[in-house]
Amino acid sequence: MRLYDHERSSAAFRVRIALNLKGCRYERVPVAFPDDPADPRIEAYRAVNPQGFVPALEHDGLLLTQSLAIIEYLDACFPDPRLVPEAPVERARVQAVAQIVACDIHPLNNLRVRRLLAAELGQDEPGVDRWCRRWIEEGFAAFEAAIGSTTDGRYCFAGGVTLADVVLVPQVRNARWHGVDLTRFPTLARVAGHLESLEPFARAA
Ligand SMILES: N[C@@H](CCC(=O)N[C@@H](CS)C(=O)NCC(=O)O)C(=O)O
Repeated sequence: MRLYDHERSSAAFRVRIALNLKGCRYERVPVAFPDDPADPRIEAYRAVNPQGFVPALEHDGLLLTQSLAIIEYLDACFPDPRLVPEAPVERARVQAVAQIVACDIHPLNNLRVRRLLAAELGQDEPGVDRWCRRWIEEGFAAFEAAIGSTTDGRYCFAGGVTLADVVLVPQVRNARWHGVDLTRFPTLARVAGHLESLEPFARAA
């Protein structure tokens, strides 16, 4: 497997965690995100993924994109451990929590959004950080409430790792970069602290 990757990408970090949990071996292909839109590396990578995002995963001659779709694919091909439960209700609950991060926080703070805020909307670095913190804090408040009755303090859903944990840890790393006060989210911070101590998460970081 080949993972088109960037060391600071939260979405690629999710896939690295999933690959490590499942014991998959993979080669990392670093992708550059140059500031200059005319840089030929941008067009070259669009030949791989026309959307220009990382991660993208090559497996068995297939090219897969979108981190959650890649993780569901890995879950189907390598079901041990299963990250998205099979039972309909548990599945919907895990996906709902994961999507707080993947759909409601992460897209608002993506590189292209931060670049637009800085280059076209006149925001300085503290202004961009403030924007990012705002959406992380709002999303984390929802995440904290959502796992309140499901967590055992080690995982978002008691008993084992799920997709919710896989998306949480990269977003917590990102929150630290933007100066979010994690003490406001004690349950989420405790779970993230435990997950970060686990080898598949630490190696992916
Ligand atoms: N929904 C996509 C998001 C992927 C994404 O936003 N990747 C970021 C890095 S975390 C990226 O490639 N950003 C480049 C850009 O914003 O131009 C996924 O989950 O894979």
